[in-house]
Amino acid sequence: MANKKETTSNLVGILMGSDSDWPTMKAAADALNEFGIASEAKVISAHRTPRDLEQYAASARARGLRVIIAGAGGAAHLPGVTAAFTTLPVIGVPIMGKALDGLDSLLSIVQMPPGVPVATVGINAARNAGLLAAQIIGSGNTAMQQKLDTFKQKLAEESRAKNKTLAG
Ligand code: RP5
Repeated sequence: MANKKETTSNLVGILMGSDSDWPTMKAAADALNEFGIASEAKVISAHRTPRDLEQYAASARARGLRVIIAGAGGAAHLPGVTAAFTTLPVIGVPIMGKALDGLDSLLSIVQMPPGVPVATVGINAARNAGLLAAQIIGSGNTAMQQKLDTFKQKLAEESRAKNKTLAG
């Protein structure tokens, strides 16, 4: 568990409620890697280890983190409780569970009360969470902005190239 005085060179914290979320959440770390953004991944549960969550979220800014991504399934309180303890931007990733196709997680994460926002991406959309974190970091960073512009151009080229497969 992070000590309050500890610092980190990681810019993004990737939290998940259980190790069973990692196969989905890894896409956020992979997206950040593409932009050279260092991240740390941790299992912390709003229900099973709530005190660890408070300590992590409350000390995150002082440790040097700029964005927190939090993924959880079912009664997915992790992103919201994280946002309760920090003013860093929090991005929530609803994880598809075994029972209700992830709609339960989506609604748990997206319906935050006024004053405590969580930027919620789609169900299992951890890659988008990583890209959004890169864009948040890039909003005040010219070098990162150039990388994001190049990424967008590549995305557009790939989309236009799909027309060729329709031609045949
Ligand atoms: C949530 O419950 C986790 O985020 C996970 O998506 C789900 C199931 O957890 P495990 O039973 O795999 O530990 O807290």
